[in-house]
Amino acid sequence: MQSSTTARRIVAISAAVVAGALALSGCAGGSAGGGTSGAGKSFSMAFVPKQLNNPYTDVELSGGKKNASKVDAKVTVVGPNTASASSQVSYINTLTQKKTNVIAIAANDPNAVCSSLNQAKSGGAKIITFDSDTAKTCRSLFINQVVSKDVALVELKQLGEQIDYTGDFAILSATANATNQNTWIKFMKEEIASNPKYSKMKLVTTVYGNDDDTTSFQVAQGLLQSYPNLKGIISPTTVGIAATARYLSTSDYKGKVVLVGLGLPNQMREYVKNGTVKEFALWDPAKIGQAAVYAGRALVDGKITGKTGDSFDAGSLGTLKVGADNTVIVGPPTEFTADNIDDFDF
Ligand code: RAM
Repeated sequence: MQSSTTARRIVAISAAVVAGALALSGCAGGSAGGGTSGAGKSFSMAFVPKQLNNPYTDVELSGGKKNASKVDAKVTVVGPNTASASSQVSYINTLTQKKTNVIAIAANDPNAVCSSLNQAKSGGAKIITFDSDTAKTCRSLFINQVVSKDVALVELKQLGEQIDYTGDFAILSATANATNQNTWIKFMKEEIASNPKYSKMKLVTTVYGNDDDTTSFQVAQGLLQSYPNLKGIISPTTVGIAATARYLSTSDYKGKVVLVGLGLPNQMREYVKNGTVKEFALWDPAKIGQAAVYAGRALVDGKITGKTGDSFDAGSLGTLKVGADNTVIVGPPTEFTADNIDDFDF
C-alpha cells in the first residue's frame, strides 16, 4: 500500500507541475496566444500531449520548455486529463481560433484529431506530431523517439532472455487506439511470427490500462488471475509498467512473472532494487520536447517543410534529419538494469 500511495503522490505532483507551468506561461485557462511568426521572429507553440497527468508527459515537455527561449518560442501546454481518442479535439480547435503558430501533438488516435488539425493547418498553423503519430496527411513531420521496430525488438529480447525464450506472455498496453503502442505491438507480433528464436513464446492476450494508474493496476491483477501460467508481461507504457510492477511487487508473482517494457527510471527504481523487475527500456523523453521546438522554429522560418531529406539544427541534439515517412528519429533506446539505473534522473 505504501508504494501505491507513493505512485499517487507522483501523479499528483506531476499534475501540480504542469498546472504551475501553465500558470507561469500565463495560459492557465488552456490557451495559447498567436505569435507574430515569420523568419527569425518570436512564435507561439502549443504542446498537446496525450494527457496531462502522466509523469512521462512532464519529462517530455520539460525539454520543450527548457529550449523554448533558444528558438524564441512562446511555449504553452494544453490537453486532456485522460488519453481517450477524441479528448484532444476541443483543445486543437481553441488553438486554431487563437492562431497558434505551431501545434505539436502526441495523438491519442491516428485519425480522430485529423480534421481539427487540418483546420488548424488551413488557418496557417504548422503541425508536428511527437511521441504518438497521426495519419501522415495530418502533420508536416513526426518526432519519433526511437525507430519503432527497435522498440519492439528490445522488449522481446529482454523478455526472451529472462524466460529462456519459452512460454506464454501478455502485453499490457496504454489505450486501444494509441498509435505509438499499436505500432510497437504490430512489430512485436511480426517478429514473434517470423523469427525462429521466438517460436516457443506465445502472446496470449493484449490488455489495456488506458494509461491510467488505477486501471492499469487492476488490469494487471486480472491478467494474472485469468492466465495463472503467464511467464511474462510486456508493458510498453510508462504508466502500465509502473502500475504492473507495483501489483507484482506485493503479490506471490514477484520474482516469478517477468515484467519488461518502457518505464521512467525514477518510477521503476524501487522495483528494480526490490527484485520485481530486472530490466526495462526507454529513451530520454526530454529530447523529444527539445527536438519539437527546434523543428517548430525551422518550419516557421520556412527552412524545412518536413519532407524526407530535410534537416534542421536541434541545439545540443545536433542536426536532426527528416527520414522516411517524414519522421525524425531522436535516438536509440536505453536499457536499464540495477547496474545503471542510478545514473539516470528522469
Ligand atoms: C506512456 C505514454 C507515452 C509513451 C510512454 C512510453 O507514458 O503512453 O505515449 O511513449 O508511455
